[in-house]
Amino acid sequence: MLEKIKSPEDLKTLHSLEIKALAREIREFMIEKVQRTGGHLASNLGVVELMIALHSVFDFKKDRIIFDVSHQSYVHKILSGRRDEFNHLREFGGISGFTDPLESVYDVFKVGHAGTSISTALGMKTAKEVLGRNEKVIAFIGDASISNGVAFEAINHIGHLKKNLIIILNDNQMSISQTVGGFAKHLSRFISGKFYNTIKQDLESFLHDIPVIGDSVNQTIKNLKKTIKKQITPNIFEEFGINYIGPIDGYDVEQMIKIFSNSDYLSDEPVIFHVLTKKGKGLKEAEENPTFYHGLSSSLKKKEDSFTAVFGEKMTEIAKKDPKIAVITAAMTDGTGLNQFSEELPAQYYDVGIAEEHAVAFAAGLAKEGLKPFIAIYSTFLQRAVDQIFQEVSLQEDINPVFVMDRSGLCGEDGPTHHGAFDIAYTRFFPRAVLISPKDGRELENMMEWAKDQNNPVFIRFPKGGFYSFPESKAIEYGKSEIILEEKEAEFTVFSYGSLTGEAYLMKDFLSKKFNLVNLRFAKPLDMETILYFAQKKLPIIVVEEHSLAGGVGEAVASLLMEKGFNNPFLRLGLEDYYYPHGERSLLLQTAGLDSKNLSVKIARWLA
Ligand SMILES: Cc1ncc(C[n+]2csc(CCOP(=O)(O)OP(=O)(O)O)c2C)c(N)n1
Repeated sequence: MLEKIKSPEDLKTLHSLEIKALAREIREFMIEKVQRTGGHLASNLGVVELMIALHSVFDFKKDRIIFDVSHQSYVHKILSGRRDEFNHLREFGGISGFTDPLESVYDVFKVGHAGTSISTALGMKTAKEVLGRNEKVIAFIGDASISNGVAFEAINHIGHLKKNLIIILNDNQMSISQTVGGFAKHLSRFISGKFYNTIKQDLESFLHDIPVIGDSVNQTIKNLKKTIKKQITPNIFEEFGINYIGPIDGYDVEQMIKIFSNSDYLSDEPVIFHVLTKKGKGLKEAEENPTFYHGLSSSLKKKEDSFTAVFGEKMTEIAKKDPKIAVITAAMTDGTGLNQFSEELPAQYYDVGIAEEHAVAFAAGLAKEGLKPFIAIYSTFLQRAVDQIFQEVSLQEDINPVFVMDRSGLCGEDGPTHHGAFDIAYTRFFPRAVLISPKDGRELENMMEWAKDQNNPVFIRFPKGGFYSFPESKAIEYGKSEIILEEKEAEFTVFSYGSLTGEAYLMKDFLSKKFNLVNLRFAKPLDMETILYFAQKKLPIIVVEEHSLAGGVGEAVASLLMEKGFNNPFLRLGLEDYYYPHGERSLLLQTAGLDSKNLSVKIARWLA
């Protein structure tokens, strides 16, 4: 059956048994492919029927579907002609794990951060109206992402604009881990036994009675709305002026097709379809452990010690000794290595949901009253909270949390939405900020011990995955770097920041020339004394970092040298001024020229 589906058009002629067979084949296909390549399996297994229904009703070449995060767009990709590309899902040069308009006309935005779909969909719907076009626009959003602040802002605005936007709320009652918060509870009330059954009956009779077009449709829906309102007031969506239809069984394709086909009845009003699905549907292990199956790593990848694991273990050790330590994550318990912590120290642990801005402001409140917060958020997601870093943290003299920015640098298969390329740039300019990065696991532990006692906000950055382990790591001192190689015969000096110190050190295996190597440790404050000491040797200077060159530590070193009147030949190596694609991290590092071999080649050429 799957073989026959070359485009969504081919769905239109299928009868119900064929649809069932197709759904089964899509699941088998994804289970086979994604277990090998890695990717977001559980979310996609849950939405197979829902995607078939949507693609059967709408024409997404004209109508638009904007996926929130877009990690759940695999079935959409399969149905829109990209099935054959799944052998190379998320691989370098292969298709993305997220939507990407460069990949297909069926995709609208290149996204991977949560909470924005309703806003962009509302903007598109508004623009279409201004331009006199009447295609449909759909925001497809999960129950965890809809509780993000940006989504709430959009919901507030839709109620005001009253555009006929369609929201599909895909409610599987899970984020990556359990969905947190009052909103999840509010949604679950719609589903709980009594409400769900009565509404289900109403929906069924509504569908039974529904005529094809006309006024009576409007009347029927209005009656249904009244009944729903009576039964489950308050319904947050209705209160905000959005028509609520649901809960809808996400595995009954025929029913969904009927409901979505009649979305015209509310031609001038926004509507939300609340669809119930199950994460991991059809794969027993994934249904039982949806968190593990949310984002699988490639089965071909070798496992290694990671900064993330070191962080999680050390965090638990530190917090056990000090009840004033509080650890905060924004829906990323698993990704930030905090599973053990959350189980062993629940009273010191706060998962705030997909709410990075809130996480930082909340941590500032904890700090104000005397706790020491560690905020563990991926570099790319912390971008959301720059204003809270400014106002609630840096601007206050007494708010000094520790920020732990995992996935700083090239993150690998998740690609450009998830690479952490900008965190030095967006934190360094804040007064009082202290920026550090460890060369290896042991240094990360030392930095965490050190950071907890500082009276400044401290930002620790480290990348995904493993590191080269150095035999020793000297004690951390404020604003002090660590000299790793100082050679009499050195022909150049390398300053490295973070885990690229390992790659820089290993250049000794490729280069015949001797060099000095300084592990900067601090991007702010810079270790002026050591930098100038090496500058005085009049050797060429190279700064190496896994960060955007624009706004990176290389720029900071360059301005220091200029201000102090040095004019050593100077080279910065880091991430260039474009977005790096998805692919295996080691391959991306090579492509960026930041592994030991490529660094050696670049430097040798530059020196020649
Ligand atoms: C701003 C931001 N923070 C965190 C994440 C990481 N993240 C990706 S998917 C996801 C859970 C999404 O849950 P939900 O919206 O319910 O969709 P589901 O996977 O259950 O279909 C999270 C937290 C993100 N993509 N963006």
